[in-house]
Amino acid sequence: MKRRLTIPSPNRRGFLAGMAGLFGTASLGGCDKIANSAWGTRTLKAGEDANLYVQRLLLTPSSLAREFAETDISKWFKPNGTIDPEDTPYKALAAKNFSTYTLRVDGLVENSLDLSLDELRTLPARTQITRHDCVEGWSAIGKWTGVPLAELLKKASLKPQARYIVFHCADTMEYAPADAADAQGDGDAPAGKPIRYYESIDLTDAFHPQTILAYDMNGHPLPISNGAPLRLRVERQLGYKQAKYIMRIEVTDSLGHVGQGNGGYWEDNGYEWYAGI
Ligand SMILES: Nc1nc2c(c(=O)[nH]1)N[C@H]1C(S)=C(S)[C@@H](COP(=O)(O)O)O[C@H]1N2
Ligand SMILES: [Mo]
Repeated sequence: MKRRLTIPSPNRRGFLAGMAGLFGTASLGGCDKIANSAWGTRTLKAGEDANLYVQRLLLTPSSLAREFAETDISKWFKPNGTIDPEDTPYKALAAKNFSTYTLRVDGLVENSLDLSLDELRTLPARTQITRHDCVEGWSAIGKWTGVPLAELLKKASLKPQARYIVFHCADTMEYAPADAADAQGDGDAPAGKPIRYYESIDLTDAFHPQTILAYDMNGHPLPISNGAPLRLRVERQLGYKQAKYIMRIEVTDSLGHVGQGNGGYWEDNGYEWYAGI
């Protein structure tokens, strides 16, 4: 299995540990949110996670993805991948205009959350105009409004072992092979379990200021084709990381139990887990 996180060199780590110490108690704009969260308080005391955090925030020149002007917004934002989930539970939610939808946040958290769309809309919001780059070779610029993932994670309060955020989606991509019940191959075994879209990111991207759970696109509720009622925007990565139709957010300490262990549906089909652009 490929591991794709960049590990800083020993010298760099020493330097970064120093930087983390310097900023551990300082007020640093966007850092405040993280520094005040349970996760931040813990990791700014611990060397390694603070390294990763400081590295991305201070030493990566393109720390923020570029944001565009209203006039740059694409007339047509191509819907891609699943554009109309056929799953019965999803269809029931869509039929009621997602008024009965709840987002579940659980796993390695102190407080599991169940939030309706209205509740999500009352939380602090961020709007950003960014470019989406699909690995297939097309791009589109859209305006996204949603709740920063950091806000939800702060509410849920991460346990110390938390390392990854996993997104479980509503749409079935394929069905797992029917199990041994059809050993004779006569085709009468029940269909295998649905494999629904899933994705994951690390805590650094999870707490990045441009990482949001978007419910609006271009000033209107997200259309079904683009991921209603809630989709991820993690702006420094490729299109397939931007999970649509999110039903559950699971906080984990590893990706081993997620799908085949590579952290996402497309990752389990050969794509990179860290799809940086
Ligand atoms: N749940 C889910 N999320 C998904 C996909 C999908 O098929 N299902 N496709 C991915 C891919 S490859 C891309 S390019 C974008 C497309 O987002 P869009 O439909 O808003 O263009 O969603 C990503 N997120
Ligand atoms: Mo894509």
